[in-house]
Amino acid sequence: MQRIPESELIINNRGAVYHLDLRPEELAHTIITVGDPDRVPAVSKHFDHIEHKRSHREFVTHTGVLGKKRLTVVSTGIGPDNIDIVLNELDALVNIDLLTRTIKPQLTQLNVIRVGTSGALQADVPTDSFVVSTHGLGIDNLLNFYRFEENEEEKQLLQSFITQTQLHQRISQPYICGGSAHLIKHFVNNFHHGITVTCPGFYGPQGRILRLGLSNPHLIDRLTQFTFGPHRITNFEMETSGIYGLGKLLGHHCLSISAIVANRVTKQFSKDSQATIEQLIKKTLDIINDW
Ligand code: R1P
Ligand code: URA
Repeated sequence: MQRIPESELIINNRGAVYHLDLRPEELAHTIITVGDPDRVPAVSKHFDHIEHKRSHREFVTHTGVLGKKRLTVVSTGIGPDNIDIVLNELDALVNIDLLTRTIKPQLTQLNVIRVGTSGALQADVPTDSFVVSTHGLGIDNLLNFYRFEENEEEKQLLQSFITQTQLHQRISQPYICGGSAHLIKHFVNNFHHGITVTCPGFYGPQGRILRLGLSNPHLIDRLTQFTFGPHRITNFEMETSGIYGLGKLLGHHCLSISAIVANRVTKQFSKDSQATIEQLIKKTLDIINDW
């Protein structure tokens, strides 16, 4: 078995993976990821009890028990670069022996569920509604650094996206990855389903104009108008495609659920985004508790 060197997988003097500052026994195998560190206690306050609390940089983690389920909630901060760190370290905690620094012979699969916020790209996906991402379509570049290949349906979707939007001319090669059908099936009633585009920023990369001109002034329209059979783009945010792509490569079940706080077609913003996020947290925990 090949030993993974100290420079490649950093383990601190607590025996914890460096960025998350977590040891294997401090992680549950069903994990909720949230962007905002303040959203971690908003999730764990629903647990029956909390076993572990860790915090390092933007990565706040609470692990505890809800009903019969052991759950971890971890904040990722904002963006795909953080997702690279979080997914790799979560996986290392279960699939790499941190003492011998070797890959374990038996794969442990995690359930990773993002509970985030997002901007809608369809007029009929209103603010304060919830979206389940059937696919993450990345214009963020993260998966281009890994050996990643779409399946046949994903390849066709991607080709159609490139042809219809022509966005690849000014940005990195887009990629696409489906979410876990195994998890999506639990989130049906009262959820919109659609493709989520993951962007490497909040302003220009999501077509917002403050003081700067955009290289793709028609970004929103192109995304809104895209269709492929029954598929359309419902929303965009900054983590889903990285979670789906890395999760698939590493062998985990991943799902991304978003509370819609902005609608970029109708130009509305939620009047009480905190209440909407709180509702999504409760709904998600109820579903996880029941499955
Ligand atoms: C931008 O405001 C952030 O909000 C969304 C985006 O993906 C990005 O991380 O998700 P979170 O509310 O989960 O952070
Ligand atoms: N998060 C995003 O990334 N974009 C939005 O418009 C709202 C939340």
